[in-house]
Amino acid sequence: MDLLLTHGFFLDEDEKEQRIMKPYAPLGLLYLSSHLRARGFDVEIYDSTFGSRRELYRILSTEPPTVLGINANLLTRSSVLGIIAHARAAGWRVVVGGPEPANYAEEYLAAGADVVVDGEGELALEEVLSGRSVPRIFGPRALIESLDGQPWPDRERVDIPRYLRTWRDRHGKGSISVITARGCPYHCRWCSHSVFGKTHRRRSAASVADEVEWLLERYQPDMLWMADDVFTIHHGWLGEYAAELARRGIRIPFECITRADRLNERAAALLAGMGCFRVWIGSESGSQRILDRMQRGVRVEQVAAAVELCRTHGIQTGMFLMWGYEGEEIADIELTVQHVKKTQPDIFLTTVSYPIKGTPYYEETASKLVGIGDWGQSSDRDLRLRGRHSRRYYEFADLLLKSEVALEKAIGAHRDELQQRIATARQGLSEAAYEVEA
Ligand code: B12
Repeated sequence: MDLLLTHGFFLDEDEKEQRIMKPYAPLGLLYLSSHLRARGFDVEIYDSTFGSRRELYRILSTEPPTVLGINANLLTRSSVLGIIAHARAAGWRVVVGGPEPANYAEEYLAAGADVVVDGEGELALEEVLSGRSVPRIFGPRALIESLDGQPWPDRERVDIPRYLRTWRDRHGKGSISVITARGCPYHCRWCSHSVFGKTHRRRSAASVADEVEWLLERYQPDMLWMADDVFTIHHGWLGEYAAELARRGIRIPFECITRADRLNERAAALLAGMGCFRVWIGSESGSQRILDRMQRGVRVEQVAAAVELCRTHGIQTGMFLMWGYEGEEIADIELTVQHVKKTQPDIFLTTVSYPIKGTPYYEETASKLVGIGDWGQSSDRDLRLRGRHSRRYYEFADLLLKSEVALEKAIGAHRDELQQRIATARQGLSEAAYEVEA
């Protein structure tokens, strides 16, 4: 084995993810594997999702050590540091990559990593494995020019049927993720662009349709998640993709993420036609002032219109909302509550914002950031902003939002029922108008 890839996310250890129970295979690693295998390297993946730390450590201690490549994001930091320590002790050369390590390159090196890869991993790992000497902080190199020239993710290397079973046991349906593009060109100040920068490269519609056709044949999922940052970014492409699916006679339920400004009548009709059952929209706030501070580039009314448009096409909407962005006051929270009450998405999820290293939001708040506890045992999610409201405050914001929206829904349901009764009564009155007592 030339390279063992792993990712430090153990479903077994994560109570929150166990409650959600919607695991997806680690696509980044699967892309690395297929790329390197196509170049003749002997690559294996230890998919920690269904594995255990004990088993991984045993493998690291018993296999002849070569190169271990670990994917890390901000939540898996402490888990990955543990793996690095074990791998180093067992003689492995450790390379780390993914969205987090380049933001803390010195810390990862100090924790025992031999190389920190910044950015897209395919060409970088090829160079690491070639035996040539590489810098310890392997800065971003040229990006892969044509994504169509790349092999599909190496899903055969992990247990996709187990992912599907896990989904089905809990939700009755199993889902597989696919990506059609890399990189997002928008400028939202809180978003981490550490891997692909603000670039945007698309695969051809035919290549994605081929992959989907193969996925359906090979694994029979009940649905797909198109895991792009903004699946609806290019309407011309969406039309081509819909045509490619139609030509193959494929219609499969799927969900995806959009921006409100990348949804119009045509795009919504295309999505519905292809089987899209839910669109997630980053709504973030009902206050235009806050959206503008985020450089979101979207108007609150566009979000409301997008939700309505989806409704008319029979597509559910999920909304992402963020509390506590810089400058947010109670009045902005009230605007968010009004916005969600009025638009009534099918689901909404809230997060208290946290600055991810490397983002403009992080730079803006750097002087106020307070790390909680030891770096290796915490994450960017644990950063506290001096002067910001307490967790309790945002718990009340959540309670207010959920209760107001539920009340509106209850009134709505009641209103529908009462209006139905009123209509029946009116009709009855006119029908019975000629009935007279004998
Ligand atoms: C799908 C996804 C998820 C899925 C993950 C499912 C899965 N197993 O894949 C779910 C929904 C579970 C998820 C959860 C979270 N996610 Co997420 N997610 C994504 C998303 C949209 C796509 C990931 C993907 O497949 N990309 C495509 C592949 C090709 O890219 P890649 O994974 O980055 O891999 C490339 C490089 O990073 C590099 N690389 C990767 N691994 C390695 C390893 C080595 C050794 C090397 C050398 C290189 C290398 O090479 C790869 C190929 O070029 C990204 C955004 C994005 N577009 O990337 C966010 C993203 C990765 N997520 C993010 C976050 C914050 C989270 C959460 C922490 C959110 C939360 N608060 O709960 C959780 C973490 C959960 C956990 N415990 O790990 C951030 C990470 C920021 C950071 N600095 O860490 C991102 C970048 C979104 C963003 N812009 O803010 N996520």
